[in-house]
Amino acid sequence: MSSGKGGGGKGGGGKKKEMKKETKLGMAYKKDDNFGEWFSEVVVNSEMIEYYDISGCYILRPWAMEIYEIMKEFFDAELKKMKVKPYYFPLFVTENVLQKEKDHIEGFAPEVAWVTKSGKSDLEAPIAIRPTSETVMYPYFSKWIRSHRDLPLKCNQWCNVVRWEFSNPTPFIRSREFLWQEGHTAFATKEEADEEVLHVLELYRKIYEEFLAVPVSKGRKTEMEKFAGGLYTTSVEAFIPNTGRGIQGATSHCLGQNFAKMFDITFENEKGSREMVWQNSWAYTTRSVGVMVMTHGDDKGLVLPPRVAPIQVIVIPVPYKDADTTAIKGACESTVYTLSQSGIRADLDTRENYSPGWKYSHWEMKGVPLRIEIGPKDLANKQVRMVRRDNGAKVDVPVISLVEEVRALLDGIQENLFNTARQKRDACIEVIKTWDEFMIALNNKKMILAPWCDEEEVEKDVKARTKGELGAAKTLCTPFDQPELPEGTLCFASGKPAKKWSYWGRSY
Ligand code: 87F
Repeated sequence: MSSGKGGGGKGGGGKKKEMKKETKLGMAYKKDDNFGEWFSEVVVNSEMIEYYDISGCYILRPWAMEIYEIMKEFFDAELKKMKVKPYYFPLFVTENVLQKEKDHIEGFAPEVAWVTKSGKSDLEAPIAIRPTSETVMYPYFSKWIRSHRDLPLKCNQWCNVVRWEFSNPTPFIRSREFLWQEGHTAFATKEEADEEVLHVLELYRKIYEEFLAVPVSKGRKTEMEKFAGGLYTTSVEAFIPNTGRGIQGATSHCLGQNFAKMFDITFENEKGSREMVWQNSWAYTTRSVGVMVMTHGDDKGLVLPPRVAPIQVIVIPVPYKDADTTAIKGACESTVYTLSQSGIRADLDTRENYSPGWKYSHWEMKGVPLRIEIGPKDLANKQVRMVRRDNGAKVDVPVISLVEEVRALLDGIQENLFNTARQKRDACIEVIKTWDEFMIALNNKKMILAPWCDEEEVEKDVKARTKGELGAAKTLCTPFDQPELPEGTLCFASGKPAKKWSYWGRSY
């Protein structure tokens, strides 16, 4: 990835800035040639990210935050329907509380960041910064839940968390501090908990597929890959064709009664006896924005699905030398006004110190789905020219049908981005039966659907046998959507009878 990352990276004008010196615009790297550098360049040039002087920490600029906020608005409305309430719990947690649930913290401990000083003096005891909030919240669940009438308890908080990762930091995808929502719920029965796990997973699918236009597979994690503190883990899994890696998009866990036991979260049931609650937790993060960038971006920069684009339509005046610039400006303003009145996010680029051509590249780099150009000829013909970001198609549209045409085009772009991404993802899925086929598919950067025996030893064995520079292969998930498994099908890795189809591959 980026050369200067550790020291603050991209800001200081590296070699590629010289390539297009008249405009300082354009992309130096190509998606298919150097994916890592291409990604860094896209997120910086589109003004989503600014690199920061702490490795693995990034500034999220409005172009990134506004996308996150659009998704948040959808998710908050869904939480309301579910009667999930907003909370905010503290950022800090004592060592004692953090360590309370041993299975949970074990394995994660190296990533926990600690505050040890205030000013020059040592704190009496170090305080951890939350990597997740189970141990922060659950002592209070124990206090707040007394009777069956206190259930279900449904909390959500939008916050930052810190995980001090050491492997290859990447904006959005793997950062040491990130933003998420974490939902934590408690129920009287397992049935209610089970139902919510899948309901939330479906919301995550919608965020990825219907907002970000990124195809995902819903499924269940294996015992080895699940959240160790819980009962079972479900997830939505995306795939990045360029790197041949799977990426977990969001998780929805059923925690069972494990935390209830550790934190003594019990309620008096209708018959007057005490029972432990059933709990869930679920989260999606700013990583989702990065997956979207990787999926749709191209050699001109970012490509935004209309549903999450902060600006869906950018209007650019194209004044010719002796044209009536006032009339053109007026037409541009009324276009933006008409679109805004119809609930379309439209904006006008009136800057006079940049040429129309420069503005085209600028807004292409920022991924705005639709560009409207208005020049003297358009004015005379009572039309505007529309240019699609996803495929470059140009069409002249009469001003009277502006709003319906824009709506239709934006819908078409959203659909086209999803369908194209799904075709590319599907072309990467390889169904295999044997170990040899598995290794060939893995080396061809595939997302592998394989019959296996569902044994942890075999899963560990696959990890060991595929260890190497690019990282080992592992299970991504066991998809809910299971193809038929003919009787007598054998596990690709062990040769034992296969029990299910699972996705395997390298991953982020
Ligand atoms: C890193 C350090 C300490 C993941 C960690 O997925 C603890 C953890 O518990 C940790 N990394 N996890 C698992 C998080 C599980 C769960 N928490 C609530 C979620 C959804 C939201």
